[in-house]
Amino acid sequence: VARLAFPASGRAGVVGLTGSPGVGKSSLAAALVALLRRADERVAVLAVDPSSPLSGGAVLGDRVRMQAHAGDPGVFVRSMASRGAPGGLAPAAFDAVRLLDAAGWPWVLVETVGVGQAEADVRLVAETVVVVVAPGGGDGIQAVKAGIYEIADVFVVNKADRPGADEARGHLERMLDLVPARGWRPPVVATTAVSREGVDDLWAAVRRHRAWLTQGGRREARRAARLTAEVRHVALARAGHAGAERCRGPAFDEVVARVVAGRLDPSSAADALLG
Ligand SMILES: Nc1nc2c(ncn2[C@@H]2O[C@H](COP(=O)(O)OP(=O)(O)OP(=O)(O)O)[C@@H](O)[C@H]2O)c(=O)[nH]1
Ligand SMILES: [Mg+2]
Repeated sequence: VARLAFPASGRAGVVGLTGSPGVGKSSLAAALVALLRRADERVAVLAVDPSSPLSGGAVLGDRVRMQAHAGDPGVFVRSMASRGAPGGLAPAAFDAVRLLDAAGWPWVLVETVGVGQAEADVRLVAETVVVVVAPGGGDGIQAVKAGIYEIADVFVVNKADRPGADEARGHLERMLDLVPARGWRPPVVATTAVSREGVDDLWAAVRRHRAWLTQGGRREARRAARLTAEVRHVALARAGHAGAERCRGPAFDEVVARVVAGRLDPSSAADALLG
């Protein structure tokens, strides 16, 4: 199915929403859906939970928040558990986005919890990546990790109704002053998702980034970079899977027994298994 979908894909505006657990990604997605529906635009939301296939909590939460749009044929909402190697998005997540794109959804919002590699991986599926943070923590911001400035196209300080939001914005702007210029400086937008304040500004920032992308072949360059990374990502995931397959069963036990007995070194054992 993913093979058939590929030629028909590439038209959707895919917007990623990532950030630490609980910062308000799903609430923002719901607010964006409401905004887009008011403009009579159709939108699909894919919530990818890389943490655990067993934690249904986030999935249920998203369903509840999206209930306002139940029965609206202009809105499609799905959650999927997706754990790739190591801790990133599974290839199924790429296929799901591509299918929604090929099926003609003009907008696809992809929510990923900013845990481990999944946070960087969202850049492989989304043209515009929105990194959501919330006020709180020592320096006025909740866990802004190293590397986040390379991932973000737009920053959101959500929960702007809470103390510390201005400090968080200031902190991000000061950090952005230090990041080497890439031709696009990620705007920092303040939102209160629960009351929908600032959500218009967020969408305007997303549109500005998309407009910037369409100039000077940037969109094509980014698409090529994304596809390069996707091929590498999927190949590595499959190679990892194939390797894991060889690290179990009687043949594996036998090789390990030789290592334990001191007759074979671990590196040669790995070579023998991968042979
Ligand atoms: N005060 C305040 N609370 C908010 C705001 N946005 C979201 N929340 C609350 O924060 C909690 C987490 O919101 P979610 O939208 O589920 O956050 P999330 O980032 O999707 O969470 P995970 O998917 O579990 O990582 C909920 O109780 C929301 O009601 C906001 O702007 N202000
Ligand atoms: Mg969520």
